[in-house]
Amino acid sequence: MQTTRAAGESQAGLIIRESEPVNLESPFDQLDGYLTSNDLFYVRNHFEAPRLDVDSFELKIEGAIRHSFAISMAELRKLPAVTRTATLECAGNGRVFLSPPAEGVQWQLGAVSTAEWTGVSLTVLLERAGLLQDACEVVLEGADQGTPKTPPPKPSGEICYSRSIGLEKAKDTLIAYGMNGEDLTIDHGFPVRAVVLGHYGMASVKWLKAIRVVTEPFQGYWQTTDYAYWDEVEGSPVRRPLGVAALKSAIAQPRMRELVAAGESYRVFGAAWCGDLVVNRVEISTDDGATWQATTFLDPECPFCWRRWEFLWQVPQQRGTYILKSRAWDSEGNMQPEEHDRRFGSYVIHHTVGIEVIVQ
Ligand SMILES: Nc1nc2c(c(=O)[nH]1)N[C@H]1C(S)=C(S)[C@@H](COP(=O)(O)O)O[C@H]1N2
Ligand SMILES: [Mo]
Repeated sequence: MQTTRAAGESQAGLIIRESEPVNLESPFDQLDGYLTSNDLFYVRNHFEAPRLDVDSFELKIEGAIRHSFAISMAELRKLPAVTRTATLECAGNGRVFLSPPAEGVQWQLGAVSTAEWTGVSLTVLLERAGLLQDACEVVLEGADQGTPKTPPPKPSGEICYSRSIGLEKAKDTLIAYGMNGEDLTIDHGFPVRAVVLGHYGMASVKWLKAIRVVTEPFQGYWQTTDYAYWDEVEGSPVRRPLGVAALKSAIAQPRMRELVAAGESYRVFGAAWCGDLVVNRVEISTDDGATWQATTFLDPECPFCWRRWEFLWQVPQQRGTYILKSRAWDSEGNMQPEEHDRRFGSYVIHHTVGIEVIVQ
């Protein structure tokens, strides 16, 4: 399959948002192919990436199951493999567009990428383990650890990165060792990671060392303190983990404050995605949201994947500043919102963002 750029020929690399630990943004303005090449796929690490020895590595499957076992990478690769294309987006993508400014990695548009993931369905491993009657969630535990950078409260000492998913999500979860036909790179979770289709990136635990079936909802740091939000039940606030990725579209070209020639036709180009439904319409406005026109999709509908779209803009003769916006619609008729939902704090940033261009 065509990727944005073949490894080795990349001109512009990833954008450094943080160097310790490395947090790298994909150059979204260079979006081109459907798949993001491995060298341009965004990287979101909370701690230094662990270097694991693939020959001695074992993934443990334990907890509320009939048979606990540990599986080597060689054994994992012998199980039936599946390949699924999926878009991953960091829940903090677009944080730089929040007003007032929010703490955290200042992602612009590019903490989102798409790859073809190869691995074993989590269902296969859980069937082999045999779930006990009272099993309720699956905790995915990473081999990286450290002290979270976020403000207190936080547990004392080092913690590892872990998240849980509901049992029903197992069928949409890959225990993946391959990315675009290659082994995972260290930054993307070598030798094995989870890929939870349709959820924000934080669910897709990298350097996966244990899969633990638990009998009550997991209350780990990364889904209560961080990557969580306040919902409301009958007037009372309740803390809930972030999960399904929200409906979003973004403009890759033109870039913010790009100079565009008056009177020419310009190809506006971008992508749209959403967690558990499909995007079936993207519209564009070239007058700051006053009027909207349909764009054309370049990719078919595919659950859990973005769709690139384009629009040929007849650039006005009138020189000046123009604000371009895109908005997506999903298969249930929901529209991408115009404002950020403050309940989600510095996460779930999927409102329409105006791209200012200068026509001259
Ligand atoms: N073990 C571990 N898994 C992790 C993380 C991490 O820091 N440690 N970061 C998560 C977050 S917040 C995101 S957005 C994705 C990013 O995956 P990528 O770096 O392959 O793009 O990994 C997730 N899995
Ligand atoms: Mo993330």
